[in-house]
Amino acid sequence: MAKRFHLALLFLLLLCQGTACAQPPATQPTATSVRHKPWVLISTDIGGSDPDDKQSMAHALLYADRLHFVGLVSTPTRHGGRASDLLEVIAAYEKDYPNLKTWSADYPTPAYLRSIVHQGQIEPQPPEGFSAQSSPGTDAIVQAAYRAREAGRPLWVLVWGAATDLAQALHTDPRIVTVLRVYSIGDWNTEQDRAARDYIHRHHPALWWIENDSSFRGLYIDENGRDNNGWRMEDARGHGALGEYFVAARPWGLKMGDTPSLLYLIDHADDGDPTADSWGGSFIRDPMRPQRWIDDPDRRLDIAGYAGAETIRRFQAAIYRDIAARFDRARAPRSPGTPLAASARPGG
Ligand SMILES: [Ca+2]
Repeated sequence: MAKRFHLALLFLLLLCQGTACAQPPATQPTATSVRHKPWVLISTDIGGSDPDDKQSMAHALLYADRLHFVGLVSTPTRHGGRASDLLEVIAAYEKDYPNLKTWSADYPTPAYLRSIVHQGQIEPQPPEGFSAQSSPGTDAIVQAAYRAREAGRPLWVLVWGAATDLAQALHTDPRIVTVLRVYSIGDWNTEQDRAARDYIHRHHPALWWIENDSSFRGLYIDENGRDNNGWRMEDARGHGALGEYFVAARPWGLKMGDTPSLLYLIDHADDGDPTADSWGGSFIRDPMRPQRWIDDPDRRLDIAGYAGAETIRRFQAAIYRDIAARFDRARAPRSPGTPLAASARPGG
């Protein structure tokens, strides 16, 4: 891979000799910065009646230097969120951007983030799981998959709401299946559009897919399965516009049920092995499908009937510490000599 990159670079240099080689647009991340990062598209039902996606998206943007976001798609289904809800959190990010970029030059510009926001399908799929109509969000998934394939990278699609747009994208162009790495949060999300989820399950058995139906709760529940945890809201309050946005979304506590999909990519565990210990959970392979992973039914990992929840809950304290350090970035610029946050991550 590295050799191929160097050859490509050499070719570009030769191509540029004696010509005014066009610079990439200022709003695009540079090729160097995206070379080793996961390419990520999030399909979210942020807005409407789902305040925890607001917290999840504020969290995602605090880690935007670690990932190459290629799409943020509003897939609201029944409860009212829209692409404007994504623009709202990016507006908060824009206020904090001067501070954030002192911590890492890899934070994307707010203009770039706005350029990758797309409206997905508003209505759930009909019983067959796909429809005749596409949407800008669906098209964004297909196009991002093609760009990823050209770059020789997988495209991570994180499903934080219904699978409506993912199903439609796979129906529109089934060839993208080979480049996708899907991590979906199920349960309530699945119920918002079961036809879409079932279509994917039935018609795309080769899809690389972590389907997390209950492990995700380990991010915010206590040992008795209650929505109760040790997150301290003062670690977000007063920490920039993103901190205030995070608190306002759900002032009584942290609940980011969809975030394990992102944690899976930002810890140091092997992204290619869903069975490994990870902040995003550990899963077992579906005995019927080699490319699909599901919640671990081991009773020792079960919390109050939520299979696999302990695979994430055991890292809760470390995850929260890391998030608090990220909110510090939004609050103030990095002063010279300040060490970057280092945490004990699985695989790190
Ligand atoms: Ca959601």
